[in-house]
Amino acid sequence: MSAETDPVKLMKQQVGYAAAQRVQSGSIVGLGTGSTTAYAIQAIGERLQSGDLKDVKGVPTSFQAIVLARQYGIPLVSLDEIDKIDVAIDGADEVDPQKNLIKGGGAAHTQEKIVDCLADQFIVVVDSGKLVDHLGSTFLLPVEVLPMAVTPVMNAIRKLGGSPELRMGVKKAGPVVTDNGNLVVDVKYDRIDNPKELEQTLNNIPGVLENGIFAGVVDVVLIGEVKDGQPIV
Ligand code: ABF
Repeated sequence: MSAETDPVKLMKQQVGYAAAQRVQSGSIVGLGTGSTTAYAIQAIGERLQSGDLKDVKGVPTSFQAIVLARQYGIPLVSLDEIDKIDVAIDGADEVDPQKNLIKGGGAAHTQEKIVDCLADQFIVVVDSGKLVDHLGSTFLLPVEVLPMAVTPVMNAIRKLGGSPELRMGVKKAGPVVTDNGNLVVDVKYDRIDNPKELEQTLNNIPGVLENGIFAGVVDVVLIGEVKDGQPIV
């Protein structure tokens, strides 16, 4: 893997690489989504190509993960074909001191949560800019919603104290559609003091598929930062 020159990309690369080094031969690996995890997927593929790693299969969490796994030669399996996932590697948008996460910036959090939570070990790879004192500080909370229910769901979220907005595409021509064919509502909270409770409350709203709070499910957080222009993991 040729080293990135940009310090932040190099830090992401080194965090992803560090996670990939924890994968053992014969593993089933949950393959997450996002730019940091992309480096982990590349590193796993390169370890397979070099013979350093053998007989690893990946479970993708998004179309992006499928494309990257194919690009780097990681065989893919579905959840119907396996009994367990040994380790999952994924990114995050926010991490609090208790290792609770906000995920979903890439609109993939529904499949991510399924795969990440099935894994015996869930490893999160982030840059130090993702660390927050409490969730909701810097990132809106993504909620995946069935299209026919988007209006009542947004009304319910308002009644619960959130400020929801429908996630629009790059050119604002239409809403973002997830890999599952649903819409994403991003919710502003002043602060999220009880992530586990809010995660459950939001998922109980009829029409909500999944929200981006990952509470109490992370085993390891690998944090990269850039100090004096040099990445440190
Ligand atoms: C994905 O990775 C998303 O859940 C999360 O939003 C994103 C973070 O991406 P990046 O590593 O590019 O910051 O898992």
